[in-house]
Amino acid sequence: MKRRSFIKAGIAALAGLKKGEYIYLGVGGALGAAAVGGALMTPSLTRKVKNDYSRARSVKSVCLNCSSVCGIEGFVIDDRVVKIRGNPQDPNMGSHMTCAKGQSGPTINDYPERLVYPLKRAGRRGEGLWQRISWDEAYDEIAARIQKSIDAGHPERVVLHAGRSRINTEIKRFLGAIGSPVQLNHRSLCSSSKRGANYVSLGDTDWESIDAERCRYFLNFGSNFYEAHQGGLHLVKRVVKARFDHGATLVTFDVRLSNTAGRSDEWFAPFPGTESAVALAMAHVIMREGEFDREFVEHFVNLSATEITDFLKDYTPEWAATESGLEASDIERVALDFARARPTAVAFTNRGTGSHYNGMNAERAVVMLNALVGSVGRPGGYCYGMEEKLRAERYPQPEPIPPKPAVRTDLEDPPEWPLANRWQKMKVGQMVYEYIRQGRATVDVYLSYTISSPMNWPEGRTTTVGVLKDESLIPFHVCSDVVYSEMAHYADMILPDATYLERWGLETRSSPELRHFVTLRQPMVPPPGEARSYADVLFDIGRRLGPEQARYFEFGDHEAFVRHQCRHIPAGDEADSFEWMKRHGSFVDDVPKSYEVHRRLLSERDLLGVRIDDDSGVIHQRDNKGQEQAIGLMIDEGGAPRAVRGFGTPSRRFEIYSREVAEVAREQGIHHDGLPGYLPVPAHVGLPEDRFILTSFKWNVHTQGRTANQKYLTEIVHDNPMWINPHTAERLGIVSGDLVELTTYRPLSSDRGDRAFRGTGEPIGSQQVRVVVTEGIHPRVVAISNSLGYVVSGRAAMARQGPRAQEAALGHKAYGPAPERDDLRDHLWWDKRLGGRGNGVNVNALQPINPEPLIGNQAWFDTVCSLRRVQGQSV
Ligand SMILES: Nc1nc2c(c(=O)[nH]1)N[C@H]1C(S)=C(S)[C@@H](COP(=O)(O)OP(=O)(O)OC[C@H]3O[C@@H](n4cnc5c(=O)[nH]c(N)nc54)[C@H](O)[C@@H]3O)O[C@H]1N2
Ligand SMILES: Nc1nc2c(c(=O)[nH]1)N[C@H]1C(S)=C(S)[C@@H](COP(=O)(O)OP(=O)(O)OC[C@H]3O[C@@H](n4cnc5c(=O)[nH]c(N)nc54)[C@H](O)[C@@H]3O)O[C@H]1N2
Ligand code: SF4
Ligand SMILES: [Mo]
Repeated sequence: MKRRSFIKAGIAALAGLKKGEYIYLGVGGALGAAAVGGALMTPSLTRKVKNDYSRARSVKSVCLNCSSVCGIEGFVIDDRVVKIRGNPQDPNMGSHMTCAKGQSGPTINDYPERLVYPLKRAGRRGEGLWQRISWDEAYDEIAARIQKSIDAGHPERVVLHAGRSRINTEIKRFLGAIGSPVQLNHRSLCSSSKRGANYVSLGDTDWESIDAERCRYFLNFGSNFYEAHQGGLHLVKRVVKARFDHGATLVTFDVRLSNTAGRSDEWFAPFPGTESAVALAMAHVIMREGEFDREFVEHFVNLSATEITDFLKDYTPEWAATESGLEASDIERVALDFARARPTAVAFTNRGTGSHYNGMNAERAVVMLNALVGSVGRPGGYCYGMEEKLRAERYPQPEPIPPKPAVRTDLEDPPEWPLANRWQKMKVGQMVYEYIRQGRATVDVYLSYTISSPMNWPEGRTTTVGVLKDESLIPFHVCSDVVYSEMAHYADMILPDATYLERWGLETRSSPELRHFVTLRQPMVPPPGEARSYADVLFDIGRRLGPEQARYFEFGDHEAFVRHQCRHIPAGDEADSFEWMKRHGSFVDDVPKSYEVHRRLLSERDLLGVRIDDDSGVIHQRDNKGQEQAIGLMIDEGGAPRAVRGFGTPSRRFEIYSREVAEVAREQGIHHDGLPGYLPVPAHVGLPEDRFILTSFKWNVHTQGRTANQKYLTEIVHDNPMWINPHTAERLGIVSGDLVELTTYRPLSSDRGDRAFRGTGEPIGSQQVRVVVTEGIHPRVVAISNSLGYVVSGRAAMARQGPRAQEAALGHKAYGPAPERDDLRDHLWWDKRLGGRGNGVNVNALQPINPEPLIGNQAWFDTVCSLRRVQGQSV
């Protein structure tokens, strides 16, 4: 082919690409570097030179190698970030510590295969042929396409799909200016069950803030917070302190011996998806033995002690033992130990409990345990009330602010999952591609940012890629990324982003210190080449739209935007809050810790013109639209009536029974009485002997689709064999290192009307995987970690070592003298061609789209599978 002569090949050549030049970035082998030559088999060791920190500039900022967004301090020498440590002024971290991922972050800044120029697709979509273009060309085309949708009266056909963006306000402004409500996310793949359960029960928050340092008993249902968890590092630090300081007990339920389970006082491996049975039985024991907090239940729970006992009547430990496979005596003992540690006892969850067909119910059952033992809001208990959002009153945006778009579409407001957007916009991200495929939404422009759905979505390599490749379904896809990813591979245009260490932003998250705080993200170094922060890109595009849109972006660049947001932050003696934030990195509210928010007294002003319901004691007030709203609760403490705030629920009490859930379920024809009862996973009922449950999990050194290109992390974990129990291995006649064929199946809908998406139970696909045999997994479960198994990426993620193409050395200063700095050339010892293990498998190729009913959380950990020995194959 003639054009080959001027087409460059391999990601490594990206940096040296000249304007107008083409590059080929194909799938699999074509992407990796050239063949491994003899010289590369004996890697030369590069000499390590110590950094001279006396020359280093310190910059406070925020990590984003995972969702914990820890405050950090970077050290910069000659425009390179040479070291990261924790910022002790960040209340969550409170020390110089970070995790391994935090340490590795800067490697992505001067990664030899960074995206540094805008690229435009030159071949077929997904073929991997790209042409370097200018930002002007990119902006012109994007703005023209968006303007066309606006002019056609269909701004909602401009869709922005972001993962962990951390620039929500900026994105909202951009879409608001256009008039599109379609801001999609990944919440249903992550945590919508948990968030929904907290909103239903407490009404005040989507995320608890455990007062871990003071807690004496931790009952952990399916969180791997020693390795993962949102804010895991902040939690583990305090749990470890509580265990050392006052011998706090940690009990973990996980189907797998995670690093958290392994470091717990006790580990129980229930059958997958049976946590609610265990939690309900514990509640049964607590009520039966009278080991509950009478005062809290009487004043603050929306069912009486008798009603609770009655609803729990049949959920005995013996019954739960049959469902979960645990011992009834263990359930009983743990329940009583937990309750007797009250109120410094906390039951909490994460994805092990939430990512099931019955996830939201199971989460509610666990959260309820805190209400029974009265630990809600107490020192050492299950605290809450720390808003994670950057409220506009405190962090104002530059005026004018675009109005909220008035249209709705199925994409961002999926009618089959009516709870998905009830409390916050969680949407149902895994249905997006399916809806587009079904023609339920028309898309003109698809903007993707910080997501990699081919890697991280169920049916990633089938439904997702099928839709991403189809130009009749998605006519124009613009992907922003920092490295060439599987998402970028299916775009029409790739925009090189600044990394989280090269851009601005304002951050907040819930805090175990129970005080609101904000942290400033600021660039430690400028981005390389022509890379540009996505917020600036959105603002630039906004200014190229018509005057109606452009007027929302007159304030300037992202730095100016963030400066504006900082204006109300108190800066002590200093005149400028922004400058203060730049120096300190973090601001913490100087207020008492937010314990027992529900007991706060209402003021006389609050009580003007209210109506108090005689039966319930609920205090109502009319809002400015004339609608009655519940604002508080009358409680009678020792004969003295007091008007308190209560919880943010409709009944102003902790809701064990939820009328809202019952009503919504009824409208959907779903069997649900509004209580957090036990719903067996339909596909698991009567599971045949030769079927297993496939689970997936996160490693301490990887974050989904973010870290495989960070060589120091991938060096530690680059391979993900499937964990199987010795019983299973014996039955199949296999040992560690053998290959098996793994086949997965779709979920099932049940006879009694429990609906599963495409609930047919039919096979999805098969893949050969290597096994590792371990006692550390439930006999009916097999587990493969996610984050690995790339088919399109750079050398570290692909486990393909080799030279960086010569052209790259012509590139940008960030690359330095190529041979010394390019660690990917000859140190990827896990390259299969060198006898290594390679780069693992992508478990999501075999996962079905499986949103739980009502809220739509992906039931990741329910997937039924079968295993077949592959004869004579062992690695
Ligand atoms: N290192 C690291 N940290 C991260 C991330 C990361 O990718 N890597 N990602 C961040 C994000 S986005 C999230 S959402 C959080 C997630 O944080 P976690 O929820 O703590 O971690 P996961 O690995 O998603 O799932 C937790 C555990 O659930 C277990 N499990 C599976 N099925 C069951 C079951 O039926 N019952 C029980 N009891 N347990 C089960 C798995 O074995 C696993 O150990 O971590 C955040 N922090
Ligand atoms: N099997 C299985 N799959 C899972 C899970 C599981 O437990 N099991 N967990 C799920 C969970 S909890 C979540 S939250 C989702 C997350 O899935 P995603 O939303 O896809 O999130 P990430 O992996 O964080 O982001 C992926 C993309 O962001 C890009 N990126 C990283 N930094 C930047 C940046 O600074 N700028 C830009 N523009 N791009 C950047 C990366 O290169 C990558 O292409 O995955 C889910 N997938
Ligand atoms: S836990 Fe580690 S990777 Fe995640 S934000 Fe904190 S330091 Fe960064
Ligand atoms: Mo997540």
